[in-house]
Amino acid sequence: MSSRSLLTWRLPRGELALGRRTLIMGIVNVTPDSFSDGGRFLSPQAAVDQGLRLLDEGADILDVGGESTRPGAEPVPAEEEQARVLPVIRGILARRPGAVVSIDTYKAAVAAAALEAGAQIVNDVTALRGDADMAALVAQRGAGLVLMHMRGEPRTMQKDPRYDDVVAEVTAFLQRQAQAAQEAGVAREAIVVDPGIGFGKNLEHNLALIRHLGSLRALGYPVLLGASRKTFIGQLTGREQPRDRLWGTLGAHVVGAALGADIVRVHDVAPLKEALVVTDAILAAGEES
Ligand code: HH2
Repeated sequence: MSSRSLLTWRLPRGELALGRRTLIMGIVNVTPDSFSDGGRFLSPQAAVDQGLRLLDEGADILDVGGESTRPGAEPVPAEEEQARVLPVIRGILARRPGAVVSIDTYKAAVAAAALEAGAQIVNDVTALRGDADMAALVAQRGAGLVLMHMRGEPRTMQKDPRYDDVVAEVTAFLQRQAQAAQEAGVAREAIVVDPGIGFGKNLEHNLALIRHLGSLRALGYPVLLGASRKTFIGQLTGREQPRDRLWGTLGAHVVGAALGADIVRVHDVAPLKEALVVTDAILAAGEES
């Protein structure tokens, strides 16, 4: 947070203050095949309960997803994806009308239905390249927009990814897509950028992107970091099972927050909340002295 200036994220029903403390986006996967929790929350009730639990643990945002983007994953038809996520979004908002819900999709039809059901943010892992109608939809609804960098597509993205300068290339891509979003009518204050940890990147690429989050933040958009339980953490710690990667996940997000992440996207909210309370307090003390 030392390099974080104060920003606000403009959403349809209010604003989120960024830069004072690190916000937590809790992951609610309604999928049979997500890499770390696939199938666990496939019934709408289980997913709603998981969302409510994450809110109780301190999540500021819930990110609901109905299609896995893990390496090798196959796309899901829009109707199937909607059938998975809509009851969950409605169920969460029926119990917690004030909750901020994000829809993790690159399909405009799914995003439109989710926004109609009360979601306020579209988390697009293709950064508007997946569906030509997405930018106009987000603009028209005044939704928040997460633009994430991905090299290739989930089916093939981990096959020998190469960059000349990963930090410069990812930063330039996100700048271009943020510009394109604004040209389509999305407000600058609605946009958040994300380097896309694990999406067409090897260990060295992922480490460089987190180490240099500050240069992404220097574009002037809030930065979201999603490293939770990902493969590179297993490579470093030897933890083969994604659910065993919590401690490595804590390390990645604590240092990410210190280097410029405004929002972290995680499966395990309670431990992250405590780690970030301490991280944010230390960074704030640094700013006062
Ligand atoms: N990572 C995943 C999915 N969506 N969105 C953003 N903005 N940033 C990320 O890093 C990101 C994301 C992958 O994690 P998960 O949702 O747990 O798995 P799966 O895609 O297999 O459902």
